Amino acid sequence: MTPDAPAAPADLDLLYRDLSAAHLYPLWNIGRELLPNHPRPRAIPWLWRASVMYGLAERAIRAVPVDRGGERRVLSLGNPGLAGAPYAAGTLWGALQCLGPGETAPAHRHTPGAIRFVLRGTGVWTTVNGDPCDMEPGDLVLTPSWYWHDHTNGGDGTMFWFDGLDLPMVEALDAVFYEPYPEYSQPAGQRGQAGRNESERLHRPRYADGAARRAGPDPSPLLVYRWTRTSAELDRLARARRAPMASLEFVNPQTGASVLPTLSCSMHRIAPGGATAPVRRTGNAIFVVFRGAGRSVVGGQPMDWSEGDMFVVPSWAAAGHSSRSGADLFELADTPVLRALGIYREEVLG
Ligand code: 1HN
Repeated sequence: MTPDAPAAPADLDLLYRDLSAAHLYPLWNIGRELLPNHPRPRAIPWLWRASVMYGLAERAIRAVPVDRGGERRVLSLGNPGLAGAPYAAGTLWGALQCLGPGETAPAHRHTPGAIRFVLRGTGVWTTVNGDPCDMEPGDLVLTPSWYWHDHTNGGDGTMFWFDGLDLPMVEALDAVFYEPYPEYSQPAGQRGQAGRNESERLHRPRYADGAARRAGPDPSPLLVYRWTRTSAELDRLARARRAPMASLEFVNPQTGASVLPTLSCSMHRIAPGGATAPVRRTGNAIFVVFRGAGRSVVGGQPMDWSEGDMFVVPSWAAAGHSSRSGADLFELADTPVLRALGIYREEVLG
């Protein structure tokens, strides 16, 4: 069949008007935008400074109690590229949470899965499905999808930790459910008593050298990964390979897959004077500076960081890291989802 002669401009205008009125969109005008040659995330490379965040968190402690309703004293990282959404990147929630002495953040559960990486202070435990997990700086605590969780500060100082969630992803899938626990908090004995940290009695921590190759549908049965073990493993990896940076991923001890079906957690130790080649990957990542200072170049943008700072590496932005003094970086990413769907890519540049 031969096409008819091109429509007159007036006919085209009419066609577009009628399509619009019928809630139909012509792909031939929007296809380039829908299918760019590579990912174009709206989130931009961005850094939040500890010096700013902690001051504001201290003010929030004085001004805002932790209660039912508000549930948590959490300052969420809002990426300036995301038009006011409280998300660090299109798929990831990242935040600084703080809890003062004697405070308990009430028990609830939700379908978004979460991880906590402890930054400052001592004395808090998170009770996860009935298992009180003590939290110390450098520890990773998991609260998988639909597990009950509450936080209690039984110590005499403020405690701060990083919260990472897959909330924007679960929201995009229209699968957010939430439920408050029938009581304010789950039963838990005091720190140091028996019947706590039960998941650690049953499972040993496991780490992948570099990154887990697999994603799995089941969350890790081990709910806490202790900093002493993580740090010893980083030391071992750094000795075995004289690279500018040693990396490990926290993995499910039973399967070797990422700790949650949606989220991967990794730790990087940059050697003093180390500088990594820039790498770009599909999927978003949030980095939290645990120890030391250094510089990352993300999507061509240099970002100087020090202890407690947090920054975002959006999907497909090349990122290289360096440190004169040496540094430890925690990383949260959505890699398991991309791997599970067969759309993960990575490329070493330079
Ligand atoms: C949540 O439940 C926690 O349990 C922290 O500590 C941050 C952000 C969004 C939705 C739920 C927590 C959260 C959250």
